[in-house]
Amino acid sequence: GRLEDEIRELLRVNGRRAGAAAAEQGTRERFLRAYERLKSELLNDRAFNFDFTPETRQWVAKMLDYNVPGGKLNRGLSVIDSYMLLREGTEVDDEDFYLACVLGWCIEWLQASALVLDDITDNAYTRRDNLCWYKLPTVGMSAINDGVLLKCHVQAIIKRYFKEKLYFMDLMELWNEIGLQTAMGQMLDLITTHTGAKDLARYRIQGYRRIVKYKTSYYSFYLPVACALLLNGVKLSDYVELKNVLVEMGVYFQIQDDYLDCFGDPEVIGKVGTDIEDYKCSWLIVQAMELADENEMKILYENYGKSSPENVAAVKNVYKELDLQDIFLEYESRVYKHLVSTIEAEPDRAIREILRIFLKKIYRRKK
Ligand code: DMA
Ligand code: MG
Ligand code: MG
Ligand code: MG
Repeated sequence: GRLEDEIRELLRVNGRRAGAAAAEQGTRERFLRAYERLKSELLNDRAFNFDFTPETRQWVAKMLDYNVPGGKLNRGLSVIDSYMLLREGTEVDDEDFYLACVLGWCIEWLQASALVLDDITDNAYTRRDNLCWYKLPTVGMSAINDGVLLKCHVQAIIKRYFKEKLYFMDLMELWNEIGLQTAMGQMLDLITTHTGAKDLARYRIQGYRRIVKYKTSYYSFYLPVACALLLNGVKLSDYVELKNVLVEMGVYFQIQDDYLDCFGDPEVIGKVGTDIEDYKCSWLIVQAMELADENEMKILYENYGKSSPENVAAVKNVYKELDLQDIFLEYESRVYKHLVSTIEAEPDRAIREILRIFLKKIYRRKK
């Protein structure tokens, strides 16, 4: 009867959910195994065996384990998810799957490089529930070199696995371009504070968008999909529109990061925010500059960019008076609707699905 049908349907849906969860779990495990292999290949590189001591190797191993695998792995796993969707309907063998893992890890490596250096320039204290790498007494400023080394590893890994591929040049070009864009974005982020220090009111949304497009969007959102496309053997020039949606998602992602820096739970986000202390051109201060009255403006000018807890509290107080938490929630539903309608208008089914999954991963994230 009807009840039986309903039960059968329920079991079917549950079974499919369990299946999807298991597949996701399997992907993560395979992805993590790929890390161990990449690490050991770097450590057993000929150069190491001939010229370096076991202590050196241990140091690099420790540096990698501390900085590369401990994040959410969203960016890395996105390469695999995207690649699988592009390949839908065709059998993906272990070799192809592994190559997607390799490029996924390259993004995590690039991210590790960026974060090690970012924490130094941002004077941060914690990252991923731990002390920042440069904060360890045995590390200190040698972390700068570790940041450079991590980025060199990316080139070494790409060359090892892809030099014989037809798309090798495209891949190198992509990574070089994105490395440049990210560094330019970080530069903009850092030098913009000079502008803000002259006059806080010069923090405007346009300037803000330029910073985050470069420092975050390209490497976090465009790069994973672009890698999957190249792995699948297509030309990136056929997908110019795609970049715009992904850049927009990246801007949304960084606005969340800025929001969480102030209003997130450090226990959940794994880091303690420093944007107010650092005089950052954060989304919150940009909003505040548009909304503050004379008195609130005065408080912001007097307290922004100072490191004592009283100054920081005064700024946060103004943010609360201005209801920036609500304004953020409004922005979030607006951008979500906009992105959904852009995604639904995308004609390519696999691309549409890739974008949907991306958006779902970040919508209303708390970490
Ligand atoms: C991060 O900006 C951008 C890069 C390229 C690391 P951020 O300083 O706001 O990041 P976080 O809040 O993680 O320090
Ligand atoms: Mg930072
Ligand atoms: Mg930064
Ligand atoms: Mg931040």
